[in-house]
This record gives sequence, C-alpha cells and structure tokens, in this order.
Amino acid sequence: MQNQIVLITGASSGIGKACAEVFAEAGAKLILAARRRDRLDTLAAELQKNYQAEVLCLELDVCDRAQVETTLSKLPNPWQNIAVLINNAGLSRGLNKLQDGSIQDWEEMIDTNVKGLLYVTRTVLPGMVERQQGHVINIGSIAGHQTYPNGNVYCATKAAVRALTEGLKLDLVGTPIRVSTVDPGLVETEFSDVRFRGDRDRAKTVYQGLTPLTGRDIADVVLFCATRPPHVNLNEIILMPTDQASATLVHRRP
Ligand code: NDP
Ligand code: 8X3
Repeated sequence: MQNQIVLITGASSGIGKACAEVFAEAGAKLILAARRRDRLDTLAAELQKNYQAEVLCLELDVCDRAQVETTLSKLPNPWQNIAVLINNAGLSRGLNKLQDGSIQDWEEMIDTNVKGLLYVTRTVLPGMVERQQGHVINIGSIAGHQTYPNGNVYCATKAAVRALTEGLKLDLVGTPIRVSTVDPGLVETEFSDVRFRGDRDRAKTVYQGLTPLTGRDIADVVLFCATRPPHVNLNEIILMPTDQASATLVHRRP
C-alpha cells in the first residue's frame, strides 16, 4: 500500500478508525473523512507520530450531496488520485417494529448508508475509471444478508449496499477497478451507542456474554482485500464472532 491514497469515510470511530490505523501501518497516504473533525485531527496526529503517515482530514457529512461533491472534486493536487475508497460511514437508529418506527430515523439511515455511499462513490469513481486504477470497498453487514426482527430499515439499507456492490462490479467489468464488500456481524464499536442514542447500558447488552469482533478484526480483512494481486477481486466477505452463527443466533455465556 506504500504511498497509495486511501479515502476512508467514517474514520472518526470504530471500524473506520481501525482501517486508518492498519492502512497507515501499511504505508498508505490517508484521506480521513467524518463529521467530527476534532477526532480526525487527534487520530491524524497519532498516525503521523506512530507511522509517519501523510494524512488529510476532511470534515464531511456524507448525507450532504453538495458538500460531498465540492469537497471530493476539489481535493488538493497531491491527493486527487485515490487508489482505494472505503465506504464505511454508516449508522443504525432504533430497533423497533416497522409499524412503530420513526420516519426521521429511517431517513437518517437511508440518507447515510445508501445515499451517502452513492454520493461519495459517484464523485470518486470517475477518476478511478479515467486512471484505470482503483478499488471500492464497501462496509456492508450480515444485516444485508439476513433481516432480523425490528431491524427492518437498517437491514434494508445494508441489503442495498450489497446490491450496489454487485451492480458496481457488473458495471466495472472490463476495467481493472475492483469492488468488494466486507460484511461483519457483531463488532463492538460506538454502533450500538448511536443506535440507542447514548444509552450505554442498553448498548453494552448487545455484546454481553460473548466475544465480539473488534474494529481491528474488520480492518485486517479490508487490508487483505486491498492487497491481493490485481487480478484477484474478493467480491464479498462475511465475518462474525465465533460466538455468533446468524443475525439472531448468538451464544452468550452467563
Ligand atoms: P461507529 O459508530 O463506531 O462509527 C461510525 C462512523 O460513521 C463514525 O466515524 C461516524 O463519524 C461516521 N458517520 C456516521 N454518519 C456519518 C455522516 N453522515 N457523514 C460522515 N460520517 C458519518 O460504528 P462502526 O464503526 O461499527 O460502523 C462503521 C460501519 O460498519 C457502518 O457502516 C456500520 O453499519 C457497519 N457495521 C457495523 C457493525 C457493528 O456491529 N458495529 C457490523 C456490521 C456493519 P461522525 O459521527 O464523526 O461523522
Ligand atoms: C451491524 C450488525 O447485527 O447489529 O450491522 O445489525 S447488526
């Protein structure tokens, strides 16, 4: 990955932050994007200190189409040739029956997980096609493979990520650009804090009694995808904790 430019959305926390760390360790130049600029600046300082990484931080809300287009189409000259795009920014809100769901929550999930991913990809991909070089790696979820009770709209957004990954792969055939989706089960990050709007006790119960995946576990797989030889495309990788067998079947110790 030496000196290759890697753009990571949602780099301020969890899986995105872990991706920043493993790609910095592998010698990549990083564009880190998220809304919480202060966190990105702290992370960038750590990566510069630990790995001498070159880092560009972007305060970016992927839901804001105009901001995405302006920011990513006007990158400083040395940062324009993005080699790997990691579409990681995403969130869940709530866990309710659809008939009781909050339309505002649905819109936030659809705007971030589906439309945000599309805005970023639509802005970055033409450059990859022009340069005939690039790799789009989406962070999907087992929720895109198995809909679980009360997961309705979140699961639908991740099913959309899966369909869009397939669609991209079809549309890019004949180019050297690679397309992958990495689809985890339970990973302990800020994901459940966000889903339950800061209710830490409820968030903790999601991972209680099992050994969940870590952001680092996912980042290692993303790096593996990105470092295969150019003729190898890893289309879809599903990974879950050993204690998890499906979206709903989880072994918990007392
Ligand atoms: P975190 O909550 O820890 O991280 C989410 C990241 O997404 C943050 O950096 C956040 O940054 C960013 N983000 C959210 N909304 C926006 C936005 N509008 N614009 C830009 N960035 C945004 O959760 P995870 O690390 O777990 O989640 C990362 C991805 O992994 C998501 O797509 C999630 O769906 C997926 N995933 C998570 C699993 C899990 O169990 N944790 C399992 C399977 C998939 P900021 O708030 O600063 O903008
Ligand atoms: C996150 C994993 O099972 O909590 O996508 O939806 S799950």
